[in-house]
Amino acid sequence: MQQSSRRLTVRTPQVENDADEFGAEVRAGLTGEHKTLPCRFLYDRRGSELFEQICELPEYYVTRTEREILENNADAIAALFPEDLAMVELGSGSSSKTRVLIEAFLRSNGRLRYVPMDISKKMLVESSEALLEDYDGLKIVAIAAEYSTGLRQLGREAIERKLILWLGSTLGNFERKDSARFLARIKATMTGDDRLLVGIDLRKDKAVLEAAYDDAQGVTAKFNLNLLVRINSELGGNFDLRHFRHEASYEEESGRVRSNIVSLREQTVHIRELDMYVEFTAEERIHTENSHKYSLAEIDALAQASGLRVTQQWFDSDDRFALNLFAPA
Ligand code: AVI
Repeated sequence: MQQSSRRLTVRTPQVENDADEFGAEVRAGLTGEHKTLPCRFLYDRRGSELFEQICELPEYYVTRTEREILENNADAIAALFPEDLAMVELGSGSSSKTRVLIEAFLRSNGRLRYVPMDISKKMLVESSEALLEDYDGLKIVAIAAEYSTGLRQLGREAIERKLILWLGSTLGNFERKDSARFLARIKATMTGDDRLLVGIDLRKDKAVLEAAYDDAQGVTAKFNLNLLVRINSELGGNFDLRHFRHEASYEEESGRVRSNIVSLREQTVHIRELDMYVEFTAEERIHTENSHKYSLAEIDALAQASGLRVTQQWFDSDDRFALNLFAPA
């Protein structure tokens, strides 16, 4: 399907069947011995709003730090691509950080094709319209799809040289092996001149990380527990939020922050639409998200495992975060 105005084309290559998929994943995740819920379900409307709030929190340095790197280096990045370019962005969300790059490209080249990709069509259309209002030299082909469908659609677009962005350390939410596999799939869409710019959060002090994922105002707790709110409203669950808490702990060795929802007591929850009862012991956990942190050596290894090589890296003043430019190896 396609929807066009003069400078905006929206592609929706995917038929949405979110409700069924959510139910099936909740059933599978809450039935096993170790309960889990996939982190991609954190981002319904309310979850996305809470995530935007997380990005502004004093403890959550990730967004601010990446923005600092982009602001300090956007002109240098644009200078690497002096000819016509399509800038593709995976998981573009509100595209707020990307504005820094868009402006740099428009300053240097005068025009730019931007191809944002996001699962939320509403967010895509709203942010694309806002961008087009602000920037005359911009044309947008927006792809409303999850990553694999979006990448397939990207293969069908007639695109000149491209720079693919994957910002926000979203890669960190993939298991390490899966992130290499996913980067290899991105690489499969690239020609020799194309480049991939990926924001990756670096390994650091446990206390800094645990504060970033369990902030004093409790916004991250709300974000995580919103999964239970979603089950209640979409699947007729009766989770009582007073009897669950959020937990985030950093495992130094594996370099990941694990987020869980912890049952505060022995309890049984009913999920009407799934016709199931879920039993919890006191302190039993539902694992909801991993946020992997990388060393520079791990970034090199990741590139190698994906058929890519690091051509340039930029850091913030405290070396908390790396923006990495990859080329096909
Ligand atoms: C989207 N993603 C990179 C965030 C992260 O840092 O793992 C999601 C998040 N979870 C809790 N706070 C932020």
